[in-house]
Amino acid sequence: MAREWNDLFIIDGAVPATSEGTGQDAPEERRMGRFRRLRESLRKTRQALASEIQATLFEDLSDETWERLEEALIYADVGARTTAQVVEQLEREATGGEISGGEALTERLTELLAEIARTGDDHIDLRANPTVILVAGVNLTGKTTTVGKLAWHLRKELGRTVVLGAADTFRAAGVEQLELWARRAGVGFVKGPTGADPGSVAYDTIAQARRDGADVVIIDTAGRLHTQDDLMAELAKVRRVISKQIPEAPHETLLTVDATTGQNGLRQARLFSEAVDVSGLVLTKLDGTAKGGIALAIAHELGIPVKLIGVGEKLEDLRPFEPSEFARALVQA
Ligand SMILES: Nc1nc2c(ncn2[C@@H]2O[C@H](COP(=O)(O)OP(=O)(O)OP(=O)(O)O)[C@@H](O)[C@H]2O)c(=O)[nH]1
Ligand SMILES: [Mg+2]
Repeated sequence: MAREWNDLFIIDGAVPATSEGTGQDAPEERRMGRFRRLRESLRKTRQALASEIQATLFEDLSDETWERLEEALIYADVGARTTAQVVEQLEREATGGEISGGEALTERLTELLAEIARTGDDHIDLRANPTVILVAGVNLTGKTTTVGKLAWHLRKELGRTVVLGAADTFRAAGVEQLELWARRAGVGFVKGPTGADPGSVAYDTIAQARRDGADVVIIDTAGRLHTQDDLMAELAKVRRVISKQIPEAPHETLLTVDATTGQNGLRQARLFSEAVDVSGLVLTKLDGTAKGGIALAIAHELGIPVKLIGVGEKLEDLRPFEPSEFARALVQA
């Protein structure tokens, strides 16, 4: 039921044996455990939504039912346009007599929400050696944290060797923070002198990965410069430097979006995706917000798949995104 790390990544050959396989639990139990944890992380959004669903889909259906359901979904940040589309469809099917009863309606709502969250290829292809992943996003959206967590999972779940590049050279603290994550994750780390050119740090990181035969390079970038234009120009430059070294790289450009910033986060994501070619979204901080519906709407609104979600501050609090699983965890009481 829960999407596993192996389902997210495209890898040549067999998946290397990792510590993951040595646990006591059967795979099915592990999946169930992960789903329970996801539900728990999304508790705030689910509580708000589930009570409204009980009060609408499980009662006599009327115009008010659909209005109230719309309001609840918009409150959870599913977005006005997306919500209208989903609720209209559900209403049509309910009045047409195709489905009836609270449970069936909730099941159908879950399906419709999952459908809108599906867009494009939501895999991360790791077949290039090394694979270069660039992580971008507005300041404080969770770039550095995501880089650290992703590196740890790549090592632990897939047995990959990883090198992190500290291309956020704007702040000394940013470099130190990434170094700490590299140590926690047990992966390689490359930095330049304070104020170094971010492109040259990216260059050095890839060069080291090639020397060491590392599988994956992850480049952390700055979230704030003097102006937004400077930031976009810098990102574009880092990308150019990377593709001079490896023409197909970066193979993946992930954009972090802070789920607690709701529709504002969506606007920022749109600006970024217009400036650089974003291949996947990482929705962070889904724990502790009642607005987790944004994860379902954002892919639909931007046409970019959500690939990962952040559900906490610890190493293990990053997971592959799977629309049906997520919609279920969000909607079903
Ligand atoms: N609860 C929660 N906190 C998170 C999550 N991801 C990141 N954070 C927190 O968000 C804050 C900012 O995270 P960073 O990784 O430093 O964000 P950043 O985008 O690198 O920030 P800048 O480098 O300043 O642009 C930190 O306090 C993280 O612990 C998450 O999924 N859940
Ligand atoms: Mg950072």
